[in-house]
Amino acid sequence: MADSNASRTASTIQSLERDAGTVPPSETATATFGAGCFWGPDARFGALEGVVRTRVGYAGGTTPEPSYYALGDHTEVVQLEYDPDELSYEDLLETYWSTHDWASTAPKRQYRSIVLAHDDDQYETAVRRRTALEDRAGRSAATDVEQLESFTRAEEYHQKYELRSTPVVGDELEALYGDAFVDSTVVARLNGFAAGHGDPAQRDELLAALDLPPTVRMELRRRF
Ligand code: MHO
Repeated sequence: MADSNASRTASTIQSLERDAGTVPPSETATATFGAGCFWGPDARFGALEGVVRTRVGYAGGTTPEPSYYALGDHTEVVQLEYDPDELSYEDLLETYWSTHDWASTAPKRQYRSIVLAHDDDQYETAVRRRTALEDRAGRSAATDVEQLESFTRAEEYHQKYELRSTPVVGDELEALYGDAFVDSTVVARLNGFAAGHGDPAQRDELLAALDLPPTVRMELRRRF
């Protein structure tokens, strides 16, 4: 991409995010979760107010340079950057456990239920909340809690999968956002909405704030 295109894209994106009220906070915290196929949690967390960025990838194993077709001992995970003034790690854990069947052991390591802690505090919080969940539900959790050792970002076609696979919208937004597509807060929200997450007021507010190409707006309106 030529420099002028890149900077035009960057300023378009900045004004889109500003209009949408999704300017990232100066400090974010990071969390990493495995909950089955990563397309689902990417969308679920992307719709959550307070989540700033999402990306999917591979973690929880030791195989170097994992990829989708050579995963080795890794697991599919979603990694989130969030605003710690808006959301606590406990809040994220609640959402995390509500997104998947945490009581059953996944048939493959690729899909295991796992909290990958970024520090001791997250580790201890996750272990404590897992016990609380088990007590509340009266069932034991298959969720592993481990320290995050590495995270390898997944291939581009897996990022924001729900939105990418939405006809018209995926292609248009990818072209509009360019390299900023995956890291955009707006794109994270729209990816979540495309999968049916978020409430109507939240969707209307975001769409009203965005100056999107008419074809994209029409297709999104048709869906939510
Ligand atoms: N059931 C999905 C899983 C993909 S996910 C990225 C499929 O194979 O189509 O593991």
